[in-house]
Amino acid sequence: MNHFRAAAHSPAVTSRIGAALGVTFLLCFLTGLLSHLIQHPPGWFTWPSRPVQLYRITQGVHVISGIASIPLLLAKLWTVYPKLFERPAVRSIPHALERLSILVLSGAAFFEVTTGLLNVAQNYPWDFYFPSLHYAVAWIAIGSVVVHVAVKLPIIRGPKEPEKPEKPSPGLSRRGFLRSTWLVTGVAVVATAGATVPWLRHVSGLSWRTDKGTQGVPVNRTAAAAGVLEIPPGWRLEIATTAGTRSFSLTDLVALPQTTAELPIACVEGWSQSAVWTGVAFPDLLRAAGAEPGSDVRVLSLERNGLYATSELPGTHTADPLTLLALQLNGEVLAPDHGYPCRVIAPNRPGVLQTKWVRRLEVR
Ligand SMILES: Nc1nc2c(c(=O)[nH]1)N[C@H]1C(S)=C(S)[C@@H](COP(=O)(O)O)O[C@H]1N2
Ligand SMILES: [Mo]
Repeated sequence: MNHFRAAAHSPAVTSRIGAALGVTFLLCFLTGLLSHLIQHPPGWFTWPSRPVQLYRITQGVHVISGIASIPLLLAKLWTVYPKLFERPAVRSIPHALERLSILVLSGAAFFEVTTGLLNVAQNYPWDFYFPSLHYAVAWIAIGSVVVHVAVKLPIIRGPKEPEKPEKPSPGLSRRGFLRSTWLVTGVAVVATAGATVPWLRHVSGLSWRTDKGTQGVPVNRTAAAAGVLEIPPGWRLEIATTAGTRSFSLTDLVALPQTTAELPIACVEGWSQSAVWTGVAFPDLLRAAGAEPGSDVRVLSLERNGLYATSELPGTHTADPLTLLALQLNGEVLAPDHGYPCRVIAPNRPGVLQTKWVRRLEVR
């Protein structure tokens, strides 16, 4: 028998890798759930506007733990795959259920890591479809993890069977297999983490879309792609309140008190980047429009039918003096790709909600 396989197919190796995978999966699930709640908040959920960098960190953890799961998942399957060919295929009903749960678990896990990875690499290749499916399958994956752990609990917690001593062999040892697994996982993490961890940036060969792009910030959806290269002549920002609608030209907005702050864009795809933004703080803007800071605001853009053409800015954010309707980026007037004439930049908020090319605010 091949030494490499002999080393890998030991219950001790399987459960060590399983434990690591359990940790990365759980982190990935919880941070993903959080991101989903922030983007589709149910009534009981509020997300604070501080700390400024919090979402950047949780979403970084989501992407990094997802990437770490890939080599762990492959190694884990490698350690158990001879079992897939066991005969008889079904010994009893619990045995059949266990096998079925492993099938569902690996299928769901592979679906999650591949769709996640493609999303990170390609920037929403599937439009609306991806997030809802990725979210739904996450529940299937975590559910089957729970079943799998419950089934294996007697083995995990039971008295340790003495491992058969390994015959010295010229191939890879159990320890060697484990070490290679940790090494590959570490390399995968370091190679991608630079997208969100600034000091890792120069070692991350594979980190994507950072420091590139107009005005030093990556561009997610370009003005051309969104169909908003031409700003309608006589553009004015409309602010609709219960008392009526007021409108502001760009000159009016520049004449309001200006706030400058360093704030990150933290894309759900995992890249994040800080920049210096200048514009009108929402509390000032709402007061100028005759509305209360702390009101919920619906943001509408010039984009006609993009997925992220509109967003909801909750009261926790409109009360925060760091939530900006930005007019400038890194000391220059916003480039069309970054949302000219004005865009939302709020602390601790997912990138998809930092709406560009704002046309109208509806105060509730
Ligand atoms: N109107 C509009 N605003 C948008 C988007 C969009 O598609 N349409 N994309 C969002 C996403 S996903 C991100 S990550 C940020 C990126 O901002 P940037 O392109 O200025 O870096 O803009 C957000 N604002
Ligand atoms: Mo994004």
